[in-house]
Amino acid sequence: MFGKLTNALKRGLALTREKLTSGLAAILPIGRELDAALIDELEDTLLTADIGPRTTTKLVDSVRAEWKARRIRTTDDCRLFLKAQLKAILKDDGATLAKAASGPTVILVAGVNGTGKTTSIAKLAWRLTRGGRTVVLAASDTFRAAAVDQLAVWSERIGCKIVRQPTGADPAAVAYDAAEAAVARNADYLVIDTAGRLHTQKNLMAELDKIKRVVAKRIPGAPHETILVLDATTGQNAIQQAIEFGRILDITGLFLTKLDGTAKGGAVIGIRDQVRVPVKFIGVGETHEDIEDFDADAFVEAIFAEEGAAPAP
Ligand SMILES: Nc1nc2c(ncn2[C@@H]2O[C@H](COP(=O)(O)OP(=O)(O)O)[C@@H](O)[C@H]2O)c(=O)[nH]1
Ligand SMILES: [Mg+2]
Repeated sequence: MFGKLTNALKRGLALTREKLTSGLAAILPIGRELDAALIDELEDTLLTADIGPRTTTKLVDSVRAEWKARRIRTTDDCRLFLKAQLKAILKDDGATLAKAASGPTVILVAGVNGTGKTTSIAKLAWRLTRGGRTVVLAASDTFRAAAVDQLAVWSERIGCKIVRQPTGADPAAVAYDAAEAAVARNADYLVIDTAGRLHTQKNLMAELDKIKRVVAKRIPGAPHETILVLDATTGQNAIQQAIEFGRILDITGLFLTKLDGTAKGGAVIGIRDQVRVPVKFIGVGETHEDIEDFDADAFVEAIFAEEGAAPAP
């Protein structure tokens, strides 16, 4: 029933599923005629599930229009329609990473501090390493004292090379060294950690620009991927961060973190609806193994598990 769903994703999304399906089970019991009042209640349920006001309004408006046009008549039709709509919002998403034609593929990772950048880099590096790829990490978040050490601990655990300099070093210089190392070692991937001080947007923009420039000097065409890390549990905040980072970077993919132990997984839908960039990976825990390829259909099935729906009385 869960198709390609892994246990980790099922577990991770359990609270989100509970929230959404218990709400939907109450208002969309199996086999009942849909009516205007139920559609109003649907709006509340989607809002409670953190799908976000804009996306909720859009979804409910389309349900209402389909109902008025008599294309959906029952609660079952409605449930199917909603699932299809959600899958459509997420449709281009998936865990494909760009690959450089030759030489190392460079992945630049950006995001606000605390969203889970460094942890997500560890997850990606582990995933790539386990797949037989060689990975070099660049510790270009040189701003915070603990940031470099944190990445170093991960690199040891995973068994990949890290290029680092002391705290306070020029992040672009670290990135350049790392690019040299990646080329010299014939590495498959170079993953660059960065600082995320969005309140100094001009400096951040300059810093990221410089990192990109110097790396592209050593590895033409870099970065091949620019991944924005967003804490999915922050909902509207995450959307705002995506908009702001989108102004300074050509983001090619999202890594949505902290989908474990939260009932706010519905936020993925709202984020994705308003940010026109595919979700590539999700984080479902704090270890390096807690990474999932994002699979739109599986995700919608996971938050919509139909057995949660009670039969009509
Ligand atoms: N539960 C959970 N915690 C996460 C996840 N990703 C990151 N974290 C935690 O979020 C906190 C900040 O992560 P960090 O990688 O240091 O964020 P950064 O400042 O963006 O580099 C740490 O306590 C991580 O363990 C996740 O997918 N699930
Ligand atoms: Mg960090």
